[in-house]
Amino acid sequence: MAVRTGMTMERFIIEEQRTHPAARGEFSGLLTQIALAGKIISSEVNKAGLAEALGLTGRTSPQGVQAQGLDEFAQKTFVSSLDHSGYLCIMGSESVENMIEIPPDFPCGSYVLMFDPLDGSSNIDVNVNIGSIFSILKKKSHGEQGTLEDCLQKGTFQVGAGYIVYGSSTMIVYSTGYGVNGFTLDPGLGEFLLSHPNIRMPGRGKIYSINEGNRVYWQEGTRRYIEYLKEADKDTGRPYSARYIGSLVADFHRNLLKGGIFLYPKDKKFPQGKLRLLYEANPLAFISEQAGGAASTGFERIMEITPTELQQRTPVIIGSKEDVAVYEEFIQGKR
Ligand code: FBP
Repeated sequence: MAVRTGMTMERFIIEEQRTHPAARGEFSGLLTQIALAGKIISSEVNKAGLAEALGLTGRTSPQGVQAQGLDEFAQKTFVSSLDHSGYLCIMGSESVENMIEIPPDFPCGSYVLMFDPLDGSSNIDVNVNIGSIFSILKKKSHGEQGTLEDCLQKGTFQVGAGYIVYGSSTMIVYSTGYGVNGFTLDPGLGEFLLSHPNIRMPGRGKIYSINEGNRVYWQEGTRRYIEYLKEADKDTGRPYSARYIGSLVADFHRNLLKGGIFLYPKDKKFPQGKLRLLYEANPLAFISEQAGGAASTGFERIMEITPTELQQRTPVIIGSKEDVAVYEEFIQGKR
C-alpha cells in the first residue's frame, strides 16, 4: 500500500480500500464520519477554557459524574455525525445508559459503533489532554435495527477501533486490523494528515502509569509489582518512571509511542476494575495488540471477555507485551 507521511486520512482510506477489499465503501465512510466528529469536538475543546463551555449542566451522567458542557457536546456530536449516515444499525455510548437506536427516518447499515465521547472527564476543565475512543463491530442480528446482541460482542470481533486525543495537537490513531496508523489534524487545512505510519509499541518500556493514590485498595500482587518497578536493576531498565495524566487516552497514547504499561487493576474500591469494557478497554486492546503490545485483566486477554452488560467494567493492564506479562506473573502469584 503506497502510503507516505503527510497524506490525508481520506487518501489513506482509499489506498487501504485498494489493498484490503473488506475496507470498502460503508466502512471507509464510517471512518470518515468519525474523523469529522473528532474535528468538530477538537475545535470546541480548543475553546474549552472559555467560560461558557465550562458551564455545569446540572445533569448527572450514568457514572454519577456532573456532566460538563463539553461532555454533552461530544456525545451529541458523535450521534449527529453518524445517526443519519446509513452505515450504522445501532450505537452504544459510555455517556448514556441504554443503546442509541438509529432514528426511523434514517437508513440502517451493517456496522455497530461503541464509543466514549469524551474520556478523561476529570481533566476537561483543567486544560489537560482528553480524548474520544471508538470501537467498530459488524452487525450480527437479522432485523433492520441493531440489538443488544450486536453491542455485546467480544473484543475479538472488532473490525476497527481507535481514539482521538485532544492535546497540544489533535490526533486520530486507529486500526482496521492491518496495523496502527496515526494522523495529526492540520487546523489550517481541516484535514488529518498521516504523521505516524505503522506504529509499533516497544516490547518493553520504562514508564508505568497507575493512580498510586489507590495503593491502599490494591491487591497484594499489584502492590508487589509496583514495588518491583521501583527497584534499581540495570538489566531490566528499572526503576521505571511514573507518569499518570489521569486521562486513559493520553496515558495510553504516550505508552504506545514510547513503551510502558498502564494499569487500572481491580481493587477494593473497584472490585470489577473502573474502566468500561466496551467503550474503553476493548478498543484500546485492539490498538495495543495491532501495534505488537498486549491487553489483559491480569488473568485473561481483555478481548476474550464475553460482555454481559453495556456499562460493564473490567481491570485494564495494557501496554508493552513483556511488561504486561510480568504483571500477570505477579498478580497470579507466580513471582
Ligand atoms: P471517564 O470516562 O469518566 O473519564 O473515566 C475514565 C477515566 O477518566 C480515565 O480516562 C482515566 O484513566 C481514569 O478514569 C482516571 O481515574 P482516577 O481518577 O480514579 O485515577
